[in-house]
Amino acid sequence: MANDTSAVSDAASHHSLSDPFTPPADSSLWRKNFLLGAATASYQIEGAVNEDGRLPSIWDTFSATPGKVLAGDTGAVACDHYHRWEADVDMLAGLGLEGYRLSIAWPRVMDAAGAPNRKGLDFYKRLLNRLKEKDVTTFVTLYHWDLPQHLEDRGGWLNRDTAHRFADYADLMSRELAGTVDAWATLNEPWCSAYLGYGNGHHAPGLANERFATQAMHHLLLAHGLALPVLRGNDPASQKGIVANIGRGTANTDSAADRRAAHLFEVQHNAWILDPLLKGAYPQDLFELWPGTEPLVLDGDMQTISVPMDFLGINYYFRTNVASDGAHGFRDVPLEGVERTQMGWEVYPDGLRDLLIGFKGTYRNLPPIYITENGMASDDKVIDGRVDDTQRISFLKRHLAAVDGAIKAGVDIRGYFLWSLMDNFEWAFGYERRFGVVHVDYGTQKRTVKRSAELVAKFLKERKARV
Ligand code: IFM
Repeated sequence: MANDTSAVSDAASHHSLSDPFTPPADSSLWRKNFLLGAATASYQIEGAVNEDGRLPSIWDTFSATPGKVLAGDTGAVACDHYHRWEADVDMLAGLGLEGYRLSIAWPRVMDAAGAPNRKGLDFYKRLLNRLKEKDVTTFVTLYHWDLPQHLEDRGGWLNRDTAHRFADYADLMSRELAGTVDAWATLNEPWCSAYLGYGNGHHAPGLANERFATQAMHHLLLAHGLALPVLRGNDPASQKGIVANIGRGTANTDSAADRRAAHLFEVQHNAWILDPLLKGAYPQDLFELWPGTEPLVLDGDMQTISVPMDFLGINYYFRTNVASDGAHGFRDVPLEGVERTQMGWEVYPDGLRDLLIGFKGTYRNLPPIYITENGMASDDKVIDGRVDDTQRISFLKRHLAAVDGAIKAGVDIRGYFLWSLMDNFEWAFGYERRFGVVHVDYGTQKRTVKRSAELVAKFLKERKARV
């Protein structure tokens, strides 16, 4: 794999400075301290679901349930990263990527009684040590959706005790891995865990009730708040934060009702998570949208949840155009004639810039931001050994320009992670949707660096060479 990536640099060097990716000369992206990396998540890449004492997760159960995942795909093998991690790290480092955001599979490292599973822990120790040897900055997410099934069997995120079990898990991980992790994120996208998992059933564990979603969210945020001081105590030198996906909602017309609908869309996608974290209270408009769904909140919970963080991770993909549903909510009104990705998601870089600038105005205590995910799926094919992912190259260039725009407007943004390092298990869409900057042939596990990754590598090489 190291040979493959040196070929990348040679191929890339044949192109001039003004290629379809390289940011303009005045872009903040040229700053050497702006971290540029790639992200993955455990269940999406690791495979090896029955090895070395790993316990089942809710995604093993969900993907084994007929009709839940496209084509019946599961994460049983995925990118076989559990066995191929060394070559994957060489590939990442060979591309010159400076940061790697990975997640730990909770069911791999702890048994049902809370005791460590040494073999699972050793996997992450080897991986993180190797990344450090390669001088890669490590962002580790503790929970990217693969809840141990034994905890779901006791109510999962509907059970307040799961938040305490999460703090125990954070304690173990930060005691074991301190010194190899530059930044800890407690949760990835609690909106998805709470709403897609418990609100509409699109994700594991597949429950569908808005009341469940708000209670699950409360326990997820509580888990974050309980874990943060534990991480601080065990690993004081690292950064601590959380990763939230954010959504742009735009009004279909200028009517007051449609503008209110767009506001409610953003309350449901953004303020539901960011207000409790940064203001210590749920947005009351949420309960106008979903009447009667107020979660059970105990004394002190909101103080626990709003503990100060060192960074906020932001994941952004698309916007949603909405109109009033004629009652107290919103309905999607898909726009015609706009650019979309393989997911059907609209390409809308301005949404990222506008949301970031808006958050700076809304939250006086907004922590420094990392864009912890951004990218797109396309139906990429290997042709004559190459993958020319033209739409992705343009997508990344435009979104990085949006990030630059937000920085120039005064938002403190310190880095950006491509989603994803390689094609992987895209949850309910299985392996059909390819988000990687590296192509994976799932039959042979061959990795092929896509043109987008070649151009990112070329840019990073040029940036590094600058005095
Ligand atoms: O693949 C997911 C990732 O796990 C979380 N954020 C969105 C990505 C694309 O859907």
